[in-house]
Amino acid sequence: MNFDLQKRRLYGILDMGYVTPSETTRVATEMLEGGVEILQLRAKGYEPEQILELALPLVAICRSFGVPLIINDHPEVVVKSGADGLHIGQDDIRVERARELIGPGKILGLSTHSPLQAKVALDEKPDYIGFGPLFSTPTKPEYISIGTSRIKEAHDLVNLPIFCIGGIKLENLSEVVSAGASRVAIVSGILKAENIASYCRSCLALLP
Ligand code: 3NM
Repeated sequence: MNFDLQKRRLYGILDMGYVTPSETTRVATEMLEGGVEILQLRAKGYEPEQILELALPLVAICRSFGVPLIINDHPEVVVKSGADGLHIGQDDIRVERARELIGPGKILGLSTHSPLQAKVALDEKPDYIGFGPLFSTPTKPEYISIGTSRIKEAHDLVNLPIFCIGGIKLENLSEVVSAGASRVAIVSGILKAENIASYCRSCLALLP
C-alpha cells in the first residue's frame, strides 16, 4: 500500500506503557475512529514474539482504515507482521541498514532531538522525522525538552514531514501549531483521554 505522508498530520502512538495487551485492538480502533492518520505500536520491554502477536490484528485494523501501521524498534516484526513501516531512534541501527532489513516500499521514521540532528537526518533519507521532546514527558522521562522556539528552525532546515512530539496535549496543541508545527505525534494525551476518539477529533480540528 502506498501512503502519502504529506497529507498526514496526527500520528497516534499506542505505547504499551499505557495499555494492556488485551486492550490494544479496542484502543487502536478508537484512535482510528477518531481520525489518527498514522498509528505506531511502541512496546518497550516486550519480546519480539509478543510484539508480533500484538501487531498482527493491528495490521488488519489499520488496513481497514487506510492508515499505515508503524512498528517501533523491531524490523523483524515489520517483516513478519506485514506492517507498513518502522520507527527508529538515534541510538538504534541506521536508516540504510533498517531499510535493508524491512525491504522496499516500507515507511522509515527517525527520531531527532535538535535542529542539528534533524538536518543530519536528511542525509540518511528517512521518510519522516520525529522532532522532540518539545515538553517534558513521562513517556520518555530521560530526555531533555527542546521547547517550542526551535520548531520553525527545524522546518526551515528539513524538507521532510516533521512530527513534533513530546508532552503534546490538546491543551498545548495551539501553542505548538502557532510555533510552526503542522504535524504532531501524541502518546499519553490520547491514551489517557476519557474518550479517545473525540480527543483525536479535537486534536485534528486544531491542526492546520
Ligand atoms: N519520542 P507523550 S518524546 C516516544 O522526542 C517519544 O523522540 C519522543 O509521549 C522524542 O505524548 C516521546 O506522552 C514520548 O508525551 C511522547
